[in-house]
Amino acid sequence: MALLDIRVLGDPILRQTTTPVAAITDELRQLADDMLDTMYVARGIGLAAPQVGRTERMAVIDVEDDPFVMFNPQIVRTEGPTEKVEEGCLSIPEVYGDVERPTRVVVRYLDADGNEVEREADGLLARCMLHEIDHLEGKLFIDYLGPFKRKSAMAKWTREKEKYPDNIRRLTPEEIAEHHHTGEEL
Ligand code: K1U
Ligand code: ZN
Repeated sequence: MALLDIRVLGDPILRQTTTPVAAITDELRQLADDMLDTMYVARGIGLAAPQVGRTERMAVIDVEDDPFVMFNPQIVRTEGPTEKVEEGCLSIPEVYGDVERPTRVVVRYLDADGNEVEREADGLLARCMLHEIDHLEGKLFIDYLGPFKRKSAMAKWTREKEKYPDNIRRLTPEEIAEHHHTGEEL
């Protein structure tokens, strides 16, 4: 198991678009496992490659005790009404905001074995898939906030970012110990 450093807002990699994966190698499968471990310790439900300093178009998700990796995900279609729900981001700790998104989505991606998968999702899983695909395009949830809410989110971040020299969030021994106590996944 390897825990990866998480890049926080201010690191230019979070604003770059990613590169499609040409071949799903053992190195990328190991990266996906390390991203899942990092996500569990950070108490997230998703994590995208740019958040750990990588430029591949890939993300991991575990919303319903069903971990999976998506290589080269594409939105096939969004459906249903939109819903405004509070979101956070492992790359903008302690900052939250309401984001309006479609409630249903169909996403096509390659799984860890290179098989093409088409997954239809709703609720939190749909939201998480959309949040992670946004990361792969350099987009963050704060971009959806209106000017007033975005300004207050950024004011909060100006205070919080002091905790992350060089825009790096290294998981703390306390976070790691706390995770072990809960006995989840690792
Ligand atoms: O990509 C990330 O920064 C992870 C982020 C993804 C996310 C998806 C959908 C809504 C909000 C955020 C998180 O995992 S935030 C923390 C989290 O664990 C969580 C969020 C909403 C409900 C339950 C848990
Ligand atoms: Zn995020």
